[in-house]
Amino acid sequence: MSRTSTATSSRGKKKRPVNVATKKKKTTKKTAIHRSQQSPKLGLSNELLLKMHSLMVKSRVLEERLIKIYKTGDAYFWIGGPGEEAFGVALGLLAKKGRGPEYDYLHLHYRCTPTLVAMGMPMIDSIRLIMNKSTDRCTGGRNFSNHYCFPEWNVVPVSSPIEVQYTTAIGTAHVQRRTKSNGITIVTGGDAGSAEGDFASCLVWASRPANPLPMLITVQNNAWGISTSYEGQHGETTIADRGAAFNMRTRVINGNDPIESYKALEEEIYYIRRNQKPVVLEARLSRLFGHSSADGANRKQDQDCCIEIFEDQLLSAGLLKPADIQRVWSEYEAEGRAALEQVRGESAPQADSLWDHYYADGENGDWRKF
Ligand SMILES: Cc1ncc(C[n+]2csc(CCOP(=O)(O)OP(=O)(O)O)c2C)c(N)n1
Ligand SMILES: [Mg+2]
Repeated sequence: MSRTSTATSSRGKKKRPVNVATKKKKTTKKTAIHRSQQSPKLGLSNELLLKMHSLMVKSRVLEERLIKIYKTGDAYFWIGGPGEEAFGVALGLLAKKGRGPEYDYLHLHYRCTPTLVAMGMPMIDSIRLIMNKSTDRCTGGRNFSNHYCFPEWNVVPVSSPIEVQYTTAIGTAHVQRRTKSNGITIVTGGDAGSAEGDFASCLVWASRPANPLPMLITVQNNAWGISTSYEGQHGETTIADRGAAFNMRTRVINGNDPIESYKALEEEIYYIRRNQKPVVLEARLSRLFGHSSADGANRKQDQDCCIEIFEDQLLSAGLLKPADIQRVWSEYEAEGRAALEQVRGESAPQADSLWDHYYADGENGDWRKF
């Protein structure tokens, strides 16, 4: 059943597969949830679990808002990350956020909204980007949805050509190694893109024994290219196995499970910071709304939803009640609507800004002025 961001629609009506007997017993015992307590069943603090849930919902509501913006003709194209919230939010929470080599560099691909929401990106930033408004702080209204860029957080511009981020990431990792900084380089991408030479180059350069790089090399394996299924394309058993050929530490995780994702990423990031060596981590996860607006951007019923799975866990553990869940969705829905109304009134970029931001430090790219 679809769990849409219209909080009053399928959400309110859904009959939840929760063990009511267990739940009743728990709620009568507890008068209040102590947020800092470790949840004995789930293995992370209650506070963190609830924070992750809230951020996952925020990201999903935002993505569904972006899809509606596309479908109502207020944007030309949508591509994004619904289905990647469990992995993406965990990554965003664990990244060391700031500017310069002491902080983590993020070379992300176009399914990274959950990561940026977890890092603190307001919804309105993403809405301005997809609606191509001059107020878009990432690109001044001149790029696709989810093609973010936040220099103040070391978030390198998202590229439309897939997989090139795996080669640019080598550069920031080199700087971090050279400056012996505590920051690491994180690069994400898809399973199909791992067939590109850029991915292979990344493995080679990250793993040279004389010069190993502090890199978290991730692949979000949703088992699809645009319309090409994973099964027919990969001779290797797992994509992460390719790292093993370079003697790199590797790991495959269930990227639909936020708790597993958080714990695994925390361990691997700790390993990379401590040892200044690379890791290849493959997260198996869902593609919930297809590839992009090009194939309809409709909810796929054959894909697991990480938020539904997580909410069932949180309900069973007594950490949330159905009304709490409803409230979280409704609040973000209201935030998304308000942001859209505000952005609708904002202006498109003017022609004279076409040459801005071509080079670093605001240098103008107009060849006529050279
Ligand atoms: C160099 C390059 N080749 C082809 C494309 C067209 N293209 C865009 S997305 C995509 C599929 C990528 O699949 P995957 O790497 O698995 O990432 P996913 O979209 O599934 O997250 C392709 C082939 C492109 N953008 N750039
Ligand atoms: Mg894919």
